[in-house]
Amino acid sequence: MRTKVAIIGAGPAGLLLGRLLENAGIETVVLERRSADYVLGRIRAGVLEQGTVELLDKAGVGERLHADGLVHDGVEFCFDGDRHRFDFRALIGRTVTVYGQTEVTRDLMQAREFSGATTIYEAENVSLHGFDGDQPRVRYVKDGIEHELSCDFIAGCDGYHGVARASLPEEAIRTFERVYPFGWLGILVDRPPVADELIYAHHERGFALCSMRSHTRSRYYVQVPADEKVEGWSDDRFWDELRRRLGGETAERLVTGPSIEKSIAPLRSFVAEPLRFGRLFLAGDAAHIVPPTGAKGLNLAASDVGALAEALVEFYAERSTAGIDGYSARVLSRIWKAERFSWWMTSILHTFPDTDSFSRRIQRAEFDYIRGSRAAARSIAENYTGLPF
Ligand code: RFL
Ligand code: PHB
Repeated sequence: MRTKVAIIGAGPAGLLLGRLLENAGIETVVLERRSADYVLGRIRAGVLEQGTVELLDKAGVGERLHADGLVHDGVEFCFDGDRHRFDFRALIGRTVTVYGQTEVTRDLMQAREFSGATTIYEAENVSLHGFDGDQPRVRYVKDGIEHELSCDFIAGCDGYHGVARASLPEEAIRTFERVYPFGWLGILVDRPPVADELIYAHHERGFALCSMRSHTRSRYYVQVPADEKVEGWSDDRFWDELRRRLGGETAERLVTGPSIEKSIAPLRSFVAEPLRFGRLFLAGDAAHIVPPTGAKGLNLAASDVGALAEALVEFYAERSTAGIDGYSARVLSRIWKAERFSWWMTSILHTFPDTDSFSRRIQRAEFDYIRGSRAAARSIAENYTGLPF
């Protein structure tokens, strides 16, 4: 089999890249290790930056997002019970949209199916060859039979644990990493959200987040130690802990119910450099990880593949390599700014095992500063709603 661009991974990065290229008449094949149902069963991101919404519109998959997505003008920070709302629309005239990653992925999968582009799910033993020359190939096993896909380019959109980054020689890549000593325990529940907008809460018992998927489905998180097991958390224990961390009338307003999903996600910051090796590109979680506190992971995946699609379209239309040569530097500049913001949000909102009384006062001073300074509030608004793509 032959195609122009072989895309490894049918997460949001791979599927969106595929859609942008197919729209420009560039043929792609997507190889995914899991089944479509498995990919759709993963509960992940919930907040889309304005730039991501615009890119999904450009890709032609914005219809359901505009019908069902919730446009939020701001978020609330709650610090030991003191609340402050950042009004993004008033501060900088921008907003975010709450629309689950599951739904983004479903829309992209449907559009791909409709267009007739090839997606091979449950592709096993994917391996990458020849990307340092001009005849890259991808081998994989499907239903016990080995196949080879020849292509012009390979896009590694296969997440943090994928095969693309792992195929590179050690000396070709530099990595930067910070692992946090805690994770997020998240639950999904068919009950109305406690507030109209997201609440990021700092408490001495740990961070908590109130988010949502719709007017009737809520997503809540509490910070837990890195080695915590989900089995130790009954629904009742989760609700008690969340109430304690929210405090006041928010805790009283919380509508609880049986969880329909419960899982723990570790927190990590990670960047690989560079993101292009001959005819192989890395994009999305394969290239970088952010802690979820800034809601940046899916949005970074979108801005990466937006830039990669532009570069590849330019290559095929004009036979110019300027875009693909500049891809890595272009996206890394934005990636590092999102890494900074996600790290900063994580640092001020979480409780660290070594948080002493001095660090606690510094965290409090950060909150008092951003609450009192319009310049600081504008900076948060600009970063949270997303830097330019
Ligand atoms: P994905 O979604 O991990 O998709 C990669 C795909 O590659 C497949 N794969 C392979 N396929 C073939 N061969 C192999 N050897 C393969 N190895 C892996 C995988 O099966 C998978 O289908 O990466 P992608 O596309 O780069 O997308 C990234 C996003 O999923 C991620 O950044 C976000 O979910 C992060 N994130 C959030 N991002 C936001 O922008 N806003 C948020 O509000 C937000 N909240 C979150 C989050 C992530 C979380 N978790 C669980 C990590 C909340 C949580 C709790
Ligand atoms: C979510 O709804 O899953 C979500 C929202 C905001 C975040 C992280 C996760 O910062």
